[in-house]
Amino acid sequence: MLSKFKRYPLTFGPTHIEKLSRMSEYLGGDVEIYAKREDCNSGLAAGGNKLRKLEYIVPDAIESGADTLVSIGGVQSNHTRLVAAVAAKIGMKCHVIQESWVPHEDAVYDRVGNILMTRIMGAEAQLVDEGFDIGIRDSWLKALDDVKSKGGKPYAIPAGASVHKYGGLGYVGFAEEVRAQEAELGFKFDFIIVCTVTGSTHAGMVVGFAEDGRARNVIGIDASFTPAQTKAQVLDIAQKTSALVGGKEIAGDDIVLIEDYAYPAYGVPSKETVEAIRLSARLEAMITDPVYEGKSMQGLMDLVKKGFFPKGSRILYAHLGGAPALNGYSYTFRNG
Ligand code: 5PA
Repeated sequence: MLSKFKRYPLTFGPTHIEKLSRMSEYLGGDVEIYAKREDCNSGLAAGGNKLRKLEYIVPDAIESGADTLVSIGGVQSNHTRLVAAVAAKIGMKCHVIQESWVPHEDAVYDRVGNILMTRIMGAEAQLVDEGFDIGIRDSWLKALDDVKSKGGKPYAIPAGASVHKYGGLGYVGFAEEVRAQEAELGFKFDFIIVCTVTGSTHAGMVVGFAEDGRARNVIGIDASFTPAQTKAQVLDIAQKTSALVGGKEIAGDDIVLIEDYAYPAYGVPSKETVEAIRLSARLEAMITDPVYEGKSMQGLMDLVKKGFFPKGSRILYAHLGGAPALNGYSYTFRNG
């Protein structure tokens, strides 16, 4: 589905699929849980889902003649870390807006983890005191103007690379990669679990899995806590991406987004999220974070316990990265 699009390789290649036997057993043994390790997909600044998306955006950035990548996220954004990484790798400058999307408590929240790496890689990380919103932000538009006024040529990458015209392509590729891996494994996954915030990861998967009738088997776990806006954005990206790749028609019902695990706020873990992070670490040494994967892990575990998945189901948990943000939550885990 993607052969006509240019791709700039930023990842190692197909990501590993790992069976989570101890977790499957712990949760009752009625389903088999696997993880596709998008968190280990690259040597660039600890990797993660954004690199799969950026592979299809970088050729356009280079062709545009830009000299500065401009993007946006929260203070502990994984996305801005990876935009900074890509800028370093392709020899561009980088200006990222880091808004106060999370009401944080850790004293060093704006010094460690993602933002620390972003700064080390030479990006200008500009802290802006605005709350969470996945939409187009004035601060980001202003940053684009600032680069221009200083004589630079900016290239605009929206939050999570999501509403970019090519933002959904990377995760169409994920679905194709899973299909190839399934052929080798000799079975198909019944469900795919994905953490959803700005939407293009989920949207790309929906388009990719719609090819073999599995759009609705992609179960999005909302971590935005603004699920109506997130769901509308997933649908919009999925429809546009499908039109772009010549895929199947995507309807509103094809977007499955479970809203129950994002509480109490974006970026703030509930005690159930913290427990899911501990369990994943103690059963499988698989590290998840309090903003994204901890919430989708909590969702996965709760849905298994509730019997949401029929007995015998094979479930693929997409681990999208994000562990560096844990450094901003050290107080929460001070006793393990
Ligand atoms: C992010 C996003 P989408 O934004 O494509 O829905 O992906 C959700 C997601 N897991 C899931 C991890 C580790 C993520 O980093 N992160 C954003 C960021 O600024 O880092 C875009 C919000």
